[in-house]
Amino acid sequence: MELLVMFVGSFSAGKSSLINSITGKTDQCRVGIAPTTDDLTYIPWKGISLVDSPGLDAVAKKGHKEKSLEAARRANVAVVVINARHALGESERPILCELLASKPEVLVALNYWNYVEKEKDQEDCLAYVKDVFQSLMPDVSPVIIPLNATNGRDEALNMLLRGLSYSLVFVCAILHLTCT
Ligand SMILES: Nc1nc2c(ncn2[C@@H]2O[C@H](COP(=O)(O)OP(=O)(O)OP(=O)(O)O)[C@@H](O)[C@H]2O)c(=O)[nH]1
Ligand SMILES: [Mg+2]
Repeated sequence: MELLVMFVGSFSAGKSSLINSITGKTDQCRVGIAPTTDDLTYIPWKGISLVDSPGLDAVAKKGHKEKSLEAARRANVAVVVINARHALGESERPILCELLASKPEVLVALNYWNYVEKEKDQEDCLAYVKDVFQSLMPDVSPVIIPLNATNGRDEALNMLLRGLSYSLVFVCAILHLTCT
């Protein structure tokens, strides 16, 4: 069984850029300012599949949200990519609730972190995102990693990958238990 790690979030949150930084192939997923990724895209990487997905909220792109939510239901791990410049508005809440209801392991990539310069703003932003996830997933505290998706392989991305490894080990252990 192939493990699926899905990158999900609003359009232009940086999902495709993050996958490119992880694989080290800058042209693997197309990136752009307007809604760019139209379909689910499966990228084989180190024995698992990274799944790029269309943004959940592109108004003029019918079907994007449905495709992404459907894939999220099948994913083993969801990396929720958030734009730290305007993190998680009320309109994103129902979508996140739907997404998290399928209970994949969740990691949060708080992207565009270089735009949040003041220490106080960084603290407020982290506390706010933590609060939102706490209200949506009271039993779990997902790891939240501030990063810049276009930076390539830096320390923040390594932290995300460490979190991903732990989540995948956990998923494999559960799968093993349920299969034996
Ligand atoms: N400066 C900066 N630009 C970024 C960052 N992440 C993404 N971008 C830029 O933001 C734009 C959108 O990035 P994408 O990776 O295409 O975003 P996406 O979430 O895949 O968007 P959709 O496919 O439309 O849902 C691109 O022009 C990226 O170069 C970041 O951390 N810093
Ligand atoms: Mg994209």
